[in-house]
Amino acid sequence: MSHIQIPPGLTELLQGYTVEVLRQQPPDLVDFAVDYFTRLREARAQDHSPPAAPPSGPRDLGLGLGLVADADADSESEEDEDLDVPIPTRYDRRVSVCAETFNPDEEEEDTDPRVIHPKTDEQRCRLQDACKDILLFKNLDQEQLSQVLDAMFERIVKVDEHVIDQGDDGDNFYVIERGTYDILVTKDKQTRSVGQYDNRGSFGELALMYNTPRAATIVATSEGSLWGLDRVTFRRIIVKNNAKKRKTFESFIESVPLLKSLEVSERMKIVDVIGEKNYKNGERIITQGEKADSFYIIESGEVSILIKSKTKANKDTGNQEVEITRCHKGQYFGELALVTNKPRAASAYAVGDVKCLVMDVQAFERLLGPCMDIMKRNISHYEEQLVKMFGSSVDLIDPGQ
Ligand code: 1OR
Ligand code: 1OR
Repeated sequence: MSHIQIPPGLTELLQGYTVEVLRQQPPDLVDFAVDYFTRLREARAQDHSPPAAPPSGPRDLGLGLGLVADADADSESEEDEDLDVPIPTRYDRRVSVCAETFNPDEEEEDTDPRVIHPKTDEQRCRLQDACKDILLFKNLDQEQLSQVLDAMFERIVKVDEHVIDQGDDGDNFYVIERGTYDILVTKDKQTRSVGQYDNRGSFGELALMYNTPRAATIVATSEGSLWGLDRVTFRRIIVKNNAKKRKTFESFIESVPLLKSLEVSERMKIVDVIGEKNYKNGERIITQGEKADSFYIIESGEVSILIKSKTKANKDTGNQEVEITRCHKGQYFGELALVTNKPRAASAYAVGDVKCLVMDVQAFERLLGPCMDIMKRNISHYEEQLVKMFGSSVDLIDPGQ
């Protein structure tokens, strides 16, 4: 009689894959399997040649103009990100936290007791104002949003207070009402500042979304005020909503030329953190000269890019705006100021109704490193166009009003 023997390690191997599938709900099981097992093999190879490099290698985040994620800064958080497709050394921890993972489609989670922090009308007003531009809240329906707002609690912070410490387990997600905060990443016992929050934005979503340790330390650099959302509510509403977002945006995101070079799991992480914004005909999306904190991909409609500058070419019209280009579905804009760390070089207006997918600057730097070469190439085309259109007297990087 033939005797079938199960090879040692097979059960664990398949279990690991299955756990990740259940946790991440990837759109394509075969693509995900290819990704997963390739990373596993790479990680195993690296295991034999310490010190291990990050699986995707060092990334150049562009232009040498202030972007932060060089090989050093990259690797600690990259390592955490790459836990999306876990590597064996950190796999044990992942399996244990996976016990908490739920199927986002299962309604039973909704029977959990609701978290409610009562608020005064004045607090509620401030909270609503702080949350109106939070991208992670953009795709929530009214009921979900009101449950999120009910659950949020105010936290006042002092200068130098650590709101989050890298390596800790995730407890809360935070929305900034006011205050400035430093983002610090420690790697090889060296701590570097990799960015700041300036009176707006949010942080602390990664550990809650992916069940990973905190990827960075967040320190208040002024007195400030935050709104916290507990882990359970965050997972019950935001993570659940992300499963829906993945389904909604999957095919569009796959079709965006800029993102083609990313792996499926990297594209899905983009979907997890983007928000959808709608603009009416003529509405201004970006204002030339302003400080930048978002990046845009056009989901539908058309966007007109206008530039204002005093040059020989437009001296008669003075400081009027002239259209320099139009962007269409699947194209991106608003990258220049983020890449150069300068004010917006032009203004952007909706032509007809427009839907954009919007990403904040931290996600842009964290997730779009691999697309930076394409963006840089395109920026050098801007420079050529600029010279053709206005002569060499205009400085794209320093637009002036
Ligand atoms: P968290 O739950 O991991 C720390 O706790 C938070 O810092 C994290 O969620 C993000 O919300 C926020 N890499 C990782 N986390 C970052 C980063 C970041 N920036 C902000 N956070 N990078 C900096 C990008 C400007 C990449 C560093 C290499
Ligand atoms: P931003 O963050 O500076 C305005 O905000 C955006 O307009 C900019 O990023 C680009 O994404 C987009 N010059 C400058 N910005 C441009 C240009 C451009 N085209 C699109 N944007 N050109 C040269 C100007 C004469 C291109 C002309 C084809």
